[in-house]
Formats: sequence, C-alpha cells, structure tokens
Amino acid sequence: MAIMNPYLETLLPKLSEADFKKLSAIDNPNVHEFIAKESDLCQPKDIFICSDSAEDIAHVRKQAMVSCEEQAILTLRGHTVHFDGENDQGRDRQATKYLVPKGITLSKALNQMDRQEGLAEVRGLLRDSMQGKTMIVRFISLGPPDSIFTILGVQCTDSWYVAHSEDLLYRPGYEQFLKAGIKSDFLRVLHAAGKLNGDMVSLEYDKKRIYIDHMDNTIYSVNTQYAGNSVGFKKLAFRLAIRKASSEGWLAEHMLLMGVFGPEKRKTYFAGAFPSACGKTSTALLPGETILGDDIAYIRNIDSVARAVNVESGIFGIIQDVNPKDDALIYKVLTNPGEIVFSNVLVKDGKSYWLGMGQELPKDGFNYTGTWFEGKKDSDGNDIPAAHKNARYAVALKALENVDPELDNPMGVELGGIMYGGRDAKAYVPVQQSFSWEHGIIAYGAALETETTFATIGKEGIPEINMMSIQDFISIPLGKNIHNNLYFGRKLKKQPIIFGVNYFLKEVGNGKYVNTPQDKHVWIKWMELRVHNEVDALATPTGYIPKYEDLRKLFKQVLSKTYTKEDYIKQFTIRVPENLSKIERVQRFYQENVTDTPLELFGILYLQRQRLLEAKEKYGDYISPENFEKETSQS
Ligand code: SPV
Ligand code: MN
Repeated sequence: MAIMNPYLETLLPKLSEADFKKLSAIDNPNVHEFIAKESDLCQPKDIFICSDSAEDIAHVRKQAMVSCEEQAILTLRGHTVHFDGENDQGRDRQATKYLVPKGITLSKALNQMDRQEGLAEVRGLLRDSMQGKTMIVRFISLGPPDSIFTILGVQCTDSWYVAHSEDLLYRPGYEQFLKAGIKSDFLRVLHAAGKLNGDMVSLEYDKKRIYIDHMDNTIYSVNTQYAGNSVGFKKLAFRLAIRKASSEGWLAEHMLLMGVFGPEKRKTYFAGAFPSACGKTSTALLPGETILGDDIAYIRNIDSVARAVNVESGIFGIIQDVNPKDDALIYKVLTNPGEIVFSNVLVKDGKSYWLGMGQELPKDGFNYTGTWFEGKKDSDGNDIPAAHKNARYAVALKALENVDPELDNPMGVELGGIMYGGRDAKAYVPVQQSFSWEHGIIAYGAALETETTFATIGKEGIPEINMMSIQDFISIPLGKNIHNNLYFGRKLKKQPIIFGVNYFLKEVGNGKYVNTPQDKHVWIKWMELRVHNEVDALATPTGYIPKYEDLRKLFKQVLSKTYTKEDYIKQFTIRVPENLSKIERVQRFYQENVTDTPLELFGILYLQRQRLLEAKEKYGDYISPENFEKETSQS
C-alpha cells in the first residue's frame, strides 16, 4: 500500500472506500497526481477506479446502459449500440492539434498550435465539464503485458461507453500498474464528452478539441464521443507512441498484423499499412488465415530480426460492406450472440442493420440522426442514409475463431513481409514487390497516395499523400520518420520483404475497379510465396510483379476462379504517364512541406522515373506485363 500522499488525500472525498483501496494500492504518486489534477479541473461528483476485476468490468458494462450511452440490441445477447452526434462521425483532423512549445515547429503538413495557448484553451473547455457525473479511471497495457513492447496508459473519462469500449479493444493494465511501482512511465488521457443532449450525444461540437501535449505525455479530448477521438488509446496515444519509438529506435505503425499460410501449413507473418477505410481490416480478416491485429503495431529489432505486436486486443472496425460474401468471418461474429458494441448503425425491432450488409434494409428505424425514415433529409437537403458509412463495431479479438495463438507473445512475431496500400485509382499495379528495403520504404511507403474517406470528417475522394498511412498521426518531423524507417531496416540481419498493394486501381477511362475485393487473398498468397522465394517475378520499372501462370494457379486454389490473361494484362499493365505524374506529385509534396526529407527519397524516385522513361522509349505509354523479363537478382 502506498503511503498517503497529498494527491490521494485530495481524492479521498470523491472515492468510495473500495475505490480508494484500489487506487492507493498503486505505488506511483504520478498516477495519483494525474487523477487528482484532472479531477480538480473537471469536478466530477465521484470517481470510479476500474481494477479490471470481473466485478468492475461488469459495472462499467452495466453503467454504459444505465447512463443510456448504449442501448441493448434485444435480439442478440451481448449486443449494444451507441450513437455519436451528426457532426461527430469520424476522426476530426481540424480539431486535432499538436501543442508545440514556442520556437518549435513540426512539418508544415501537421496541424499544430502554441502549447501554452492550447493548454489554456482545452483545459478551459474541460473545466467543470464532469459536474454531476462520474469520472472513470482505466488502466491499460498497450502491447502484451510484461514485454519489452509494453507501454502503460491511464485514461480518465466521463463516458461509460468509452470505458466499456476499452474492455473490448485493449489489454487490462491495472495489475501491471500494481507491479510497475514508483518509477513507471505511462501515457495520460483525459476525455470529457461535454454537454449532452437528450439522446446522450455531445452537443457542443463546435467546441470539440483534441490536443496532444507530448511534453507531458498527455492527451486532451473534449466535446466528442466518436471512439477515434475519445478512446485515447487508439489514435491519440498512438501519436505519443510514435514519438517514443522515434527516440528509442523502434517503429510504431498504423498496421495490421496477420499470419498467412503457405504450402505445408507454413505460416508467415505480415504487417500492412493502409490508410483508414482502405481495406486494412478486411485483409487482416481473410478467411483461412490468422489475425493478430487490424490497426496499430509496434515493431522492434530483437536480435536483428523485425518482430511485431498488436498494441490492441480488439477491433474497432468499419461495418459498411461487411457481408457474408466479402467478409464472412466477421459477418458471422456480428450476427451471433457475443459482446459487441455497434456504433451509428440503424436499429429496428431490436436488430442492427448497416449499409452493404447483403440484405435489404428497413425503411425506417433509429439511427445517428434519431428517428429515421427513408427520404429523411439533412439540413443541406441531402438524403440521410439508413446507417452512417463510418458506422462501426467494437469486438474483442478473442471472439474470433481465427485469432492467432501468438497474439500475446511478449516477444511478438517475426515479420516476413510488410505491405503498403492506398486508394490509388490510376497508377500502381494491384501487387508488386520492392527492389530493396529502401525502395519499398520510399516508393510504396513514403509515396503512398490515397483519397480521403468517410473515416475522417470532411470531403471524401480528395487525393492526398498519406505517408506510410500515418500522416494523420505522425508527431515527429516527416523526414525523420522516413529516416527512422530506412535506418530500422538497415540494422536488420533479415529484412522483411516490402510489397506495394493497391485494391483500388480503376480501368483507364472509366470508373470500374479492375479487381474484386476477394482478389486481395490471391495477392497475399503470392506475397507469402515470394517471401520464401518460391515463385519468380517480372521486373518492371516500379517493382517486381507476379507472372500470369502463378496467379492463374493461385486464383484457382484460393478462390476457385479462372483467371484470364486479359484480366492479368488489364491489372498489371504499367501505366507510364500516371506513374510519372505520381512521382511528380510526391516530389512536390516533400519539397514543399518537408524540409528534412532524406535525400534518398529524391534519389530513389529519380531512378524510378528513369526506369519508366526508358521503358516508355521502348514500349510506349501503357506497357503490357508480357514485355517484362524475369528478375535477375533480388537486392
Ligand atoms: C481509423 O480511422 O484509422 C481507425 C478508426 O482505425 S479510428 O482511428 O479509431 O477512428
Ligand atoms: Mn486505423
């Protein structure tokens, strides 16, 4: 038991005897100080300390319903639904800012403000924000416990929904805090939903603020409930982890982690970086393979091998288009009893519905706009859909039948391959392998182009650079991040093979995708074989691509489909003009925004441009894959 310190003393009146005991058992005055300071600021009526005991977890779950932040979906045991406000349906880039001390600026592309001003503003908005409410305190372990990867976190929130979601999405950390003792470092998150309306939805969205104060390892989030803005351990703590990783020489990435089976049941682990709503979760959930994670990975060099863990232990996934055909695995979980929190779906007669679920939707019901009926319009006169495009589900990974047995391995899993994939309608082929670690990091990672999606608030379909898919979360100079990645690979004895994937390539001249969503399963099986050097590839100006015969075999094996030469040529034609303009855009972005870009980026892109120009000279603007020759070396 810790000695009574002044922080514990000030907290006494807010804590029950049991909660006082739980908190004082943590022998770390910094924890007590954080809670005392934030309680003093937010003035809750009382404080609940969640110890992760079955009883405490059940209490959180129950309060989420009692407070009406969640409602039961009556037809399926364990299902509940939560609604966020109409203006709170995704991550909010405008409202999310880094607090930087005077004299310091991050890369121009990052949203930042003066630290003192930001602290005054956000702490002002948080003042007295929890009056009449309970402040819930949760302790979390990011990454498996007792591991070199573990980072501890504490969150204070006034939302039972947020606290409940954390049960499903994160590993419990209370026991870790008990053991960690006085010196342990931890990330801090303070969240308040702010004033709520009758539907328990944050009212003052114009005062939504999400500020990251890396000097104090603290995140502030106020007047928002959308989990990407409020569950601090998701993308908010991720920003702090990226900084920590950068200073300690490891990588914190926006990546899925999965096991892919090769011949003879061989399993090869892959990490994959994709911007939000670009196929990351559905890749991680491919049937017949195993999942470790769908969103955030920490990667370390352990004995000169790249090893990775999932920071989380659950999925906060996009539910749109989850249907029995495209995402059979998760569809089954979402339509059977079990603990799931749905958000922003349509509810009718005790059942939940979402867009693209493979069946007709009811013509009315309850959704994020309240009572909904077909033809209901928003204030701009646009039709309100039955469910929001960014409607989601939160579920623990252990609820899935194909969760990988190594999920909690404190040493992580060895990475055989890393994929980078964006929403690129025009240039890159569906799958290609880089010529080297450096080429992969630059040409597929740093040059990752995508289009904005519904996962963030604002216009969809705007093309942008999304470096390694962490542009929204990066908290260090962008050039430094590229440098860190290049350097990380150079220190490895065995480098994972880097691949570029593109699920969103469209036919030239019309808006049709050249692939179906199922095809990604074939790409990943091909990548698995390449990691073990078991199939040849063709060397094109942008990377090594599959040979037709190998894909034909794999399409048959994996999808029982006949793969035609015509499809192959359509998908793997190298589009020189589109690739040249891609290089130009990427170069311009880094020249204009990133003063510390490593020179290698320009060198590698220059060589790619030269290769494209040489090929154009020989074969013209659109080059059929049949023109390319078998790779001669693999550097
Ligand atoms: C994403 O948008 O990348 C997500 C969901 O994974 S969240 O960041 O939590 O909004
Ligand atoms: Mn994500």
